[in-house]
Amino acid sequence: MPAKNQTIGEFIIENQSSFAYTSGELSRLINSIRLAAKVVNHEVNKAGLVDITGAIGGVNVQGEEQQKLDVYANERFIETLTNREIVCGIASEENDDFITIEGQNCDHKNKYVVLIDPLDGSSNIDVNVSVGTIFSIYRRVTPVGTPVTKEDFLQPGNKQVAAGYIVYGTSTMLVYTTGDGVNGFTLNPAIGTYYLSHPNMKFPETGKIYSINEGNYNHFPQGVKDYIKYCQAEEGDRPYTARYIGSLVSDVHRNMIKGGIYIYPKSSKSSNGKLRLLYECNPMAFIVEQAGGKASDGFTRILDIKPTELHQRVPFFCGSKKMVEKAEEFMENASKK
Ligand code: P6P
Repeated sequence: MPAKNQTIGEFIIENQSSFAYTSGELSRLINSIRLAAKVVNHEVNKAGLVDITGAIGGVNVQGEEQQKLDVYANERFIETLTNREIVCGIASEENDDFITIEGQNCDHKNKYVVLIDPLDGSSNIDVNVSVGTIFSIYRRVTPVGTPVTKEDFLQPGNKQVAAGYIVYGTSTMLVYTTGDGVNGFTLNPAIGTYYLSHPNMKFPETGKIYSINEGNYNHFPQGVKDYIKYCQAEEGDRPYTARYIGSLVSDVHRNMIKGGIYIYPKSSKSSNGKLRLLYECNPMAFIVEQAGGKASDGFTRILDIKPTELHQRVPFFCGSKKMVEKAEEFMENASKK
């Protein structure tokens, strides 16, 4: 068990050998992400004081109004990853297409690609509610030395080598996995250092919190409606408690600590739901599974879905294993009617 209050640097060095890739590149990649997160954290925390909140009048590929901090965060992560020549390609929620990183020698010699949601939940910024960054890392599948292709990004989530999130909340935390469990680091902003505050995080097998936007109830599939009524029934350990922040990273992070389920289902308004597979659902699913939880689209394991598009959306059921299994049971029963 790692020593509590290790810095993230000490943790990475100590666990270097347990990384699947001991070349040190993955460690440097994680290090560059945590550096960019410190810069973004600084801006997020003073958003109310300087003119960096609000919309910029543009929309992203999702058709969502871009917030100034969305664009700022996107630029910081892309710049940090590009300058260190650690990755050969980047895909971001804020960019229509993926970005090829050639390197100073235009040699495409790096072997990792990163997919990122630079600032998830950004509509919460102006109301001072926590937001997050989500990242996913793969080894490229096309030959090193050639430009990356879309194939390098459209890999199933079970091929991820690392995934993590930063939650900019009452404290700023970096939580990530390299496939060997999940560890959480809290930033001490006074000295700009992350300390191991949540070693070996485990998702409670069950819980009493359900997180879903019930305003869309009338548009949900019958199985979701049935599960919500199950959560609300006066029976056994129920009714459960409804908690919905409207920020995926914050809702899943809370549920990973307290136990719970987060659901963003498809609906008659959005046929595949709202969340994106590549840079939201896959990384969160990898982390949740590594902590002992479960993540599916209501029927199929998220990490086994073969992506077809960079920005494709999937329904998302994620959290305590027994709670996700119960929700899947309602989805299965409703699908037979
Ligand atoms: P709704 C933020 O825009 C986000 O992608 C997730 O972080 C969040 O859980 C969800 O959308 C909120 O969506 O439709 O409930 O406002």
